[in-house]
Amino acid sequence: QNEAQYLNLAKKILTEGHEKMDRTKTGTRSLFGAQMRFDLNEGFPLLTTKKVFFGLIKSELLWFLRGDNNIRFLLQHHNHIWDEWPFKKWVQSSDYTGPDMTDFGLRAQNDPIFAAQYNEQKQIFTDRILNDDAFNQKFGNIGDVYGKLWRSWPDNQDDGVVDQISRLMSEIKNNPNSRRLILTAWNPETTPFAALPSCHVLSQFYVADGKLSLQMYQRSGDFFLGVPFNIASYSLLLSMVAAQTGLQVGEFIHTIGDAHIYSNHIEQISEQLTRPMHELPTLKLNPQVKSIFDYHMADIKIENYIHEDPIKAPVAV
Ligand code: DHF
Ligand code: TMP
Repeated sequence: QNEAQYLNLAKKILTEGHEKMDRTKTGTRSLFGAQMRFDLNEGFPLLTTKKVFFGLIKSELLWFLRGDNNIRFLLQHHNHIWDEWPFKKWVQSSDYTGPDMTDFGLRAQNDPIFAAQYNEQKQIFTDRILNDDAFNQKFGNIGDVYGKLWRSWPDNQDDGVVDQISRLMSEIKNNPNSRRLILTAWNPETTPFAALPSCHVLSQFYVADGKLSLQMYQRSGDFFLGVPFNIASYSLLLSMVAAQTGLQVGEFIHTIGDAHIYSNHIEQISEQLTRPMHELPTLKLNPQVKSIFDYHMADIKIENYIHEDPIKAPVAV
């Protein structure tokens, strides 16, 4: 079954992973080069061994498809999964004059007094992103990653931009046997300056027997927090592109470079591994929608999602 692939790989990372320090100073167990295959005809791969918040996945994908890289749209949808990274840019800037926020992610985990200060500053930050246009323009974006690169890759040749998604939609329709159905989110020129350089770097679409498949290469995968989102997000993208090109869904193939479990997620994922799996849910897309760019939250529904309880874990910043 689909979900077993995730659980088996988690076990493998726990038992065979290298103990490896990382940028966030959290520490990980890590394996290099891993692959999972999800046949979308077996159900939609939203994990059932913990509750995964599908609303957050929808609003994030709609945000990418808008070509948006400013978190205001996410905040308007009560989605806070990206807050920490623009916040980090803000507190490191010379415009910030509040209490010292060095290593806020790590410190908030062990110091409750600091955690209260941090939550207060983050609340002030997100309020300003929502309400102060000038501030938002300066500090609300996550850089040239995902959405920006999907929809407006800088094109120096004719001083314009490349809309990779529009190009892909017409190529899949007109030239389905193409071996060049590529979506890239790694721009070596600008990526180093992003709040967080793109994690899902390269995707390739593939059409055979009337079915659309997608393989995505993720350079770095936070196996407990990020990866369940990434699996659902790309499976949703695949389903939407299939619906808009008149194809059936095939497989989502997830290839990960550095697949890691953070040291402060080991307890949580071990708990998850003891839980029973349930039948996977079903994705329902509104058939009235006629363009990949016209989906709204209400057009995307997940049905029969039976799941175990959510499991909380700190995100490494
Ligand atoms: N950094 C790290 N270290 N790991 C990530 O997975 C990650 N993901 C990013 C940005 N930076 C990252 C974007 N995606 C959560 C899920 C996905 C995501 C960021 C965060 C997360 O915290 N999920 C929680 C629920 C959060 C909520 O309810 O607001 C979860 O339990 O799934
Ligand atoms: P890195 O840039 O040092 O690799 O850190 C990025 C961390 O975020 C790493 O733990 C992987 C994780 N991540 C995901 O797993 N999925 C995502 O979609 C994003 C944006 C990040």
